[in-house]
Amino acid sequence: MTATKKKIQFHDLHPKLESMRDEVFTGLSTHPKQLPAKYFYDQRGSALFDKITQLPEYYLTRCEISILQQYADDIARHIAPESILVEYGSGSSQKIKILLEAVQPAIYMPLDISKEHLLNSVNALATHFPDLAIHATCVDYSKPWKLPTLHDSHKPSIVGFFPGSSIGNFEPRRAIELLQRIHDAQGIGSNLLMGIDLLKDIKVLHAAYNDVQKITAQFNLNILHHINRELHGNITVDYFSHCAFFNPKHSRMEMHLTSNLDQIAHISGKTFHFRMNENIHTENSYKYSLNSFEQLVRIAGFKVDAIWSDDQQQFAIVNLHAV
Ligand code: AVJ
Repeated sequence: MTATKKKIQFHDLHPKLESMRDEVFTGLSTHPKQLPAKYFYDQRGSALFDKITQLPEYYLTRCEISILQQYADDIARHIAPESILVEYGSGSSQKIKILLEAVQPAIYMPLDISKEHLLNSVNALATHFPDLAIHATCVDYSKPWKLPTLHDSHKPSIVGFFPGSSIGNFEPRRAIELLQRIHDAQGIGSNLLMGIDLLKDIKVLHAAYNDVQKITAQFNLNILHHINRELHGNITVDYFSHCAFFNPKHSRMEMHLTSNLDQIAHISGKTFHFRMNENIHTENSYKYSLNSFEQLVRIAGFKVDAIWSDDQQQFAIVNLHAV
C-alpha cells in the first residue's frame, strides 16, 4: 500500500478561484451570454461525463477505445520507450491503461483542472501499475503553464496524450494557441497523440448530445450547480433547459442553457438577469475533417505523423510530431 503511494507525486499549480469568478462574470456579462466548458467538470460533472461515455448514443469514447485497443502496438512503435507520458485532462482510466500497457513510459503525468478527480483517478491507477512513477498535476492547461520540472539525470522524450476530442471544445484560434503552448512546453521532437471526432451524419451527432436518458442535459445544467457552490450563487437550476444542436457554419455541436422565464440570480454578490428564452452558450464541440485538422495543427508547428481510425471513420487518433 505505502509502496504504491510513494510512486505518486502531486504538483498543485492551482487554478485560482478568482479566475473562475472573473471568467463567469465576464461570460455572463457578454451578449450572447457564455460560460467556459471546463466548468462542467467538478466532481459531479466528471461523474456525469463518465456516464455519458457509457450512453448508447455517445459513440465517441467507445470508438476511441476500440481504435486504441486495435492499434495499441502500432501506436507504441511511433513512441520512444522510457518517455514521459503527459495526459491533458485525466479523463478516462480505461484509455490511459491501454496506452500505458503498450507504451510503458518511465513517468506518467496527468494534468487536470479538478483536484478530486485527478487524485481519485491516479490512486486507482497506481494499484494497477504499482511500479509506474506518477506525477499528478493540478492545472488549468487552457491558461499559460509549464510542465513541472522533474529532477531527472537524462532528458527523456515527451509524449502528450490529448484524448476524447477535448481539443474540439476550443475555437480554432484558441485551439491553435493551446497547441502552440503544448509545443512550447513539450519541445521540438516530442509527440502528441490526439483523439479527434470527425465530421459525420448530423443525425448521429445530434443524438450523441441529446440522449434519451437526459444525462447530457444534467451534465450541461451541472455547470450552474458548480457556479452556485463555488461562487456562492443562487441560480435556480430548474429554471433552465438543455439545448444542443449542430451548427454547420462552424462545423460544431453547440450546447446552450435556455432560461425558461425572466429571472435574476446572484453570484458572488453580483446580480445577473436572464430573459425568457435567453441562451447561455456553454460548449462548442468542433467536428473536423482530417484535412481541416491537419491544417490547424500545422499552424501550431505540428506535423501529422500517423492516423488511426475506425472502419466508419467516425473518430481518429492522430500522432503529431513537434517540428
Ligand atoms: C469531453 C469535450 C469531448 O464535446 O463531446 C459530452 C464533452 N459534451 N457531451 C464532447 C461533452 C456533451 C465532450 N468532450
